[in-house]
Amino acid sequence: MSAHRLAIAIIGTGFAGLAAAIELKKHGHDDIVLFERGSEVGGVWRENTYPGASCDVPSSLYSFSFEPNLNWLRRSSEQPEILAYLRRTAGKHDVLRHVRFDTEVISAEFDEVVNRWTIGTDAGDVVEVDVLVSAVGQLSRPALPDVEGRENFEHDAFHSAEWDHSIDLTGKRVAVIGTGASAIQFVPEIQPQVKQLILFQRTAPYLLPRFDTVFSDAHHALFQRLPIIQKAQRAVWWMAAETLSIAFLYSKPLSRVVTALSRWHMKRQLRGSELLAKVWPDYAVGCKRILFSDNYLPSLRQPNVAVESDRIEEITAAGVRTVDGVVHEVDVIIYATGFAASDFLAPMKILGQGRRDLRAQWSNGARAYLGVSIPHFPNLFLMYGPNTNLGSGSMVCMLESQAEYIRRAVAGLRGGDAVVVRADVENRYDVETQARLVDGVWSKCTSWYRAADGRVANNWPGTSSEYRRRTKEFDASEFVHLSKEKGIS
Ligand code: N01
Repeated sequence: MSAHRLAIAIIGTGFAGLAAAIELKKHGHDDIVLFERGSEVGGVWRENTYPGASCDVPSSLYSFSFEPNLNWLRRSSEQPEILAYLRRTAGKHDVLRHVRFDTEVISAEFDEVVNRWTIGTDAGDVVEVDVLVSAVGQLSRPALPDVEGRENFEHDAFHSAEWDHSIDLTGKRVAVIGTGASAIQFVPEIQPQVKQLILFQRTAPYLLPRFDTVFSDAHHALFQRLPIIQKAQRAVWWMAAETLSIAFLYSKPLSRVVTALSRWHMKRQLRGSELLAKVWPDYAVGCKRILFSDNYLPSLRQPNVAVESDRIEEITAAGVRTVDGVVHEVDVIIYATGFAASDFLAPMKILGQGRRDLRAQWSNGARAYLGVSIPHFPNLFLMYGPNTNLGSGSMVCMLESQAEYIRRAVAGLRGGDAVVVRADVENRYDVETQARLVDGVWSKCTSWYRAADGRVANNWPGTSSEYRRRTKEFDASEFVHLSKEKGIS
């Protein structure tokens, strides 16, 4: 069997799954199946359809380096355009014929006799492959808050990532719970429509200007004539994002500059109102994701909006009761409460060597070498795995690094071969990673970057250029090579 006849399964068809599939296909692999629980590609960009859903990272950077789009309608694109880009990219690179839509992977078990994975789906399919790539993302499972009485609410309620477009918000009293990246995008969109909007803020975000712009015909003509301009823009935004990372990770003075910029922006937008004291954060900048918006704060100043910073104690039949005993009666509750980001690969049951359960192996927190490889789980590779999220920048750059690393890892394999990262290598890596994170900026507050026990399991502790450098080569000596014929070598 030639190397290119390896059977490969990829779970998920968002940016991560497509990056992996395209990279492998470019290098001759064609026996690839992608499992997708939805009916089309797109991952979070298919799921999140809330009003105003968009990407606050400029599209010249938040897109594949090998697939520039000279026709972005604006600098920071809206969800429908990003989804269209992903559909187009999947079509152009011939990925769609590999996808099994409406099929959720529920289990995968490694068979040590033949060094292959047996995958089970919710449709009852059983598929055997040599290599398994999980590209399910960190933000694919909406999380509802653990607040008492949620089930007692007698009116409409939904999560921002499962927006219920059948509910007309016009003239309604609406509670929004949460002030993260999602909420700050849809609050300004629904504010003019609703009768009253009560925004429940537990922790305020730092805001910076969005630097968005609509590209005119003249822009597009220029980009077409000189595509290098978009490449230059990509480089500039990449440098800006790396600078923000450096500020949060390594430089107190630079962090102070970012704080001052945010203060300037927020103060300017709230001039003449009493709101600044209420919405100004009380933790180190960068500890939670910094947000880019020009319309969020102005919308909070509107007469039909109230920011409620008292803690929520209970959801009642009529609304939201805060600790001061007030019941805020509403017609609709929108949970903008984020995702179950620490439950990597859940709810799939993954069994590795010796039928080790991945969930049990990760009982003290998810971890993987370079976020990609897990001891005792041969030929299983993760895209957007533990400790690979960025506090600032474009995840697409990280995903391309991972796709290339995985392609190198499987390059020398024949059917019946497998590689598994050495436990000592992974352990050393995890100790180093956690040592860098333990006193870092993300340990200074609670956020989805940290698991309940305080371990920062989501974020990469360095810049994206460092990650790129460290994943540039696949070092076979860090892995054990298993062969069906020869046993371990
Ligand atoms: O979710 P979040 P998100 N009572 O977890 C609050 C990406 N993204 O969907 O901070 C009251 O950030 C919680 O409060 P606190 C991006 O990576 C990207 O907004 O925990 N409040 C917080 O305010 C982003 O980081 C784009 O105190 C409760 C909010 O809910 C990630 O998705 C756009 C609560 C959750 O915020 C997630 O963003 C959108 C409770 N019991 C999203 N429980 C781009 O533009 C939670 N909260 C690229």
